[in-house]
Amino acid sequence: MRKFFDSRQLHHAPERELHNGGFTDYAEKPSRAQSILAAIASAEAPADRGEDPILAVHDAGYVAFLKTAAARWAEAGRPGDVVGYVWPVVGRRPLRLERIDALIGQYGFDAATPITPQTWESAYWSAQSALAATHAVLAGERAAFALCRPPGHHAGADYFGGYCHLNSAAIAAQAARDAGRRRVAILDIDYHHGNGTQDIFWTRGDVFYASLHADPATDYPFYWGHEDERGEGEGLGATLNLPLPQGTTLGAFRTAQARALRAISDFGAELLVVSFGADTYAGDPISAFRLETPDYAILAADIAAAGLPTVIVMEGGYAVDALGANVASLLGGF
Ligand code: Q9C
Ligand code: ZN
Repeated sequence: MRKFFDSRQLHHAPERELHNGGFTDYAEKPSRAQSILAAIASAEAPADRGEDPILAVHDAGYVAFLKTAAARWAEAGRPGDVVGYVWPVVGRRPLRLERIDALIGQYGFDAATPITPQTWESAYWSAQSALAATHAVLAGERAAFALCRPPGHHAGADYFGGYCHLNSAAIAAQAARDAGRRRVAILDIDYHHGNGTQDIFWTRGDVFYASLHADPATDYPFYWGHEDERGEGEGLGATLNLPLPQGTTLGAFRTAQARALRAISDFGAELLVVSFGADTYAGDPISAFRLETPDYAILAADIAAAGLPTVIVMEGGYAVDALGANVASLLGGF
């Protein structure tokens, strides 16, 4: 299987994150990618397809914010990473906002995703890796893997959060649509609900979004991923949320995944994007499912049996020492 990664994806390295009222090391660290690289032996550098495929998903004002946030923060005399503290809870509308703190609240939804001077560069190349894997599959590969880091599925068209800035899975799905694939499905098996991906395709009938994740009643991102969220307008029925309880092991996870794969098949997808998070692993430090390393090979074999050209995009997974083995298990099973 072809695999894609650019070393500039290592540059984004926030110092710390707000966690349970204090500060801890940033969980989404560069060593995650190094653990995966060591286990998959080699990865190709992606081509540079420019900003157009990113702007096919993301708002231009938001992209401009991501590029300039760190410089504006420094201009305001602030040390360290960009972190917000105020959010427009009643909803967002176009406003003439000047202060960096106002923009952070406008374009972000949590305080645990600091922006650094290197964030744009790393997120850009993460998206390019997803595009490279997508174009490999569009050109006839059965499957390809994008080592996306930073991850993407919490990022919406015009907001960051959940360690995510550019939504690589959505950019991949949109690129497949723009290349003529009429129906595309995204299967999200990260521990967390991919609220950004859901939001981007919420009113669209051409991209199906199915997610297995920890019940948002108990787990981040809390406000999205509930069972009754099914899409709207032309997208009604093209969103499928399957929340699972903390403590979930392979049996229940596999059953739910089979349900998602049946729905994707009924939808008539021509290409599949898998948002793969290994934070469902029993040893994950911030999550509470109990999957084991060999389980990923079983889940991957079930996905492969759906018979669709498949782009696998990396999302979360924070047990750094086991991360490479978990990814290798998934790719091997596929
Ligand atoms: N420290 C992904 O797996 N948790 N994102 C914040 C406070 C955020 C996870 C808890 C979890 C986001 C891609
Ligand atoms: Zn996650």
